[in-house]
Amino acid sequence: MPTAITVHPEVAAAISAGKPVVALESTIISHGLPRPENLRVAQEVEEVVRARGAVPATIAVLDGSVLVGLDDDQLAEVAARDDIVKAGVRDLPVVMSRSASAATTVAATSIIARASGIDVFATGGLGGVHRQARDSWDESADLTTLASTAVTVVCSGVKSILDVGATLERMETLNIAVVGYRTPRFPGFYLADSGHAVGWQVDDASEVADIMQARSALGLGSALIVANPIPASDQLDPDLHDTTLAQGLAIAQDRGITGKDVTPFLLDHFHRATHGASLAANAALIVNNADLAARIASARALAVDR
Ligand code: PSU
Ligand code: MN
Repeated sequence: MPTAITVHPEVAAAISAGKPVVALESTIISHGLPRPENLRVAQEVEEVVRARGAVPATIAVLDGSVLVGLDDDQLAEVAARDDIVKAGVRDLPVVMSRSASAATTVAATSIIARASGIDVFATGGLGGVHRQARDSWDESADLTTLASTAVTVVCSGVKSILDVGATLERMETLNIAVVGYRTPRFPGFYLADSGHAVGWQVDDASEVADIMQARSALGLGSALIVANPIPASDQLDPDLHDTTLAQGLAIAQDRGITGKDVTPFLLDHFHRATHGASLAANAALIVNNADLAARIASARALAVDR
């Protein structure tokens, strides 16, 4: 294991004993959710993983150290410090060399998890292809990183503010496998259905563990996305969702908001325009994904034992 990475003793012990471990992303804590709900959600996610018998390993960089598994104080720092930047893979060496602090994207978290021997990871939504990407070339490095990282990511699809169809096409090109968990539909983050289909459906955590086993037997180095829809009772009202999105996109265009400012603007617009309903949905789906990831990690640990 590279010495550049500091693995929390509890996480290290679980990894070497072959016990289930779930990696968790930190950008949703620092940049994806407002304070103070962000810390509450981060804690609840870790509790859910523990309740399923797995060890949570939230990944972040604090004062130059890449940490796999945070203690309570470190988790609170990620949630509250003003100097936490959002780090993709390319940013990690710069952040480390400057002893800076960062939350890690899906891509950066995946790379660090794999380097530490963790192959199951839970998050809210992946980055993907932005609307107007044909002109802006804005496509998340999550996609290209997942093309070459053998990790299993449980998520609720990608945000509807992205171009979902184009994102699915790029996943096909990049050999990123996508299975729907108990659904033939690709989830739409705040909504259970994005309007797009997925090629495969699984109904059980052990089926995912079997796919991971087969991937490993083939020596494939690409990611498996387990697309887990938000529970129906937690989803945003679809009409409210569509109106809010159309309104947000129009305001963004009016004000000339572009590039990496679009996502934070639209998320904030959703939170305000839905009076917090989108925030509740966001929290619910992350917790639900952590729960499934813990069950997958447990099934995988059993399969490796055999
Ligand atoms: N989706 C969310 N909330 C987030 C993100 C995605 O609902 O906070 C974050 C994730 O960390 C993801 C990153 O990896 O945004 C993608 O950013 P970019 O498009 O800049 O690659
Ligand atoms: Mn981008």
